[in-house]
Amino acid sequence: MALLLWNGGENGRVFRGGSWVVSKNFVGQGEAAGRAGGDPAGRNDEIGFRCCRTLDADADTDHDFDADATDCAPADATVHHGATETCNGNDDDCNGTADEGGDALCLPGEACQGAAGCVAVGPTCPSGTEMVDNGDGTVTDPATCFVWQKTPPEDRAYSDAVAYCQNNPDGLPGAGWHLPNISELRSLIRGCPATATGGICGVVDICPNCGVSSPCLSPSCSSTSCTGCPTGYYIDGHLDCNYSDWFWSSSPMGGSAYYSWIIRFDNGGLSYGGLIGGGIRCLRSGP
Ligand SMILES: [Ca+2]
Ligand SMILES: [Ca+2]
Ligand SMILES: [Ca+2]
Repeated sequence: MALLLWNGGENGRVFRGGSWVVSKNFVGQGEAAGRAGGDPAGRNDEIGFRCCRTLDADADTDHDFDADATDCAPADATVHHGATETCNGNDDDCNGTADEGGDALCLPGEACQGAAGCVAVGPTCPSGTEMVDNGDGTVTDPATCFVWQKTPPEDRAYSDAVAYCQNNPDGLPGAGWHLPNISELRSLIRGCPATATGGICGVVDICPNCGVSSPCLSPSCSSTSCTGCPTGYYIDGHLDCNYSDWFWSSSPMGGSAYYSWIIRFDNGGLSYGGLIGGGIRCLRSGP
């Protein structure tokens, strides 16, 4: 609390503490008192004055009732002991920690991100190496952040497979469902290095006629590396995986209007075909 401390009008005294300033003139003090040195003519030729300084007994510069000696921000009245901690990157309550409480300082669906404040956040891609079952009919692959349909529907012809994924008749959550291209479908392969993503097999969505031979068509996989699937299935077991079937991709083989690339997950191999009925596993980008 700031108060003004006045001197007693004794001009010339030295006052200690704080910054004394001339604050108030008053005229003719010496004249009125008839003191020695007064002008016999009675003219008001002496000007008296008083000095004052700020009296701040608790040295509280920002007047937030937290003395400068303990206030962690002596010049910021919003920061003091007992203040409400908010998400702003500052230690508002002077307890030595900024933004303690973290995301709880924000609304649901927001994260506390320091000086940036509360920021709306959405789902994030999982970490780790195994896929994550989202419990809603979908599985997310941490390697790609693709969200896959967990359980394939019944087999369909190619054009029906494309429409099935786009129309999402089973109500899978999220938008952008589609039939995978061959690169997306290859990203599902586990334990078959030749045809898994990055393998020597050259067939990818931007080059669907690359490597139309071994090792794409005749991978020598040893059926021991998949996670959670029965031996002999080259796909993560968080997906319903034991299907002995060809699965559609949307990538035409060599630009053909009649053949699309397909994959079997029970041998890890690629082929191409114009099947009447093929397996379907839709995906979308996630999360
Ligand atoms: Ca303060
Ligand atoms: Ca704090
Ligand atoms: Ca804070």
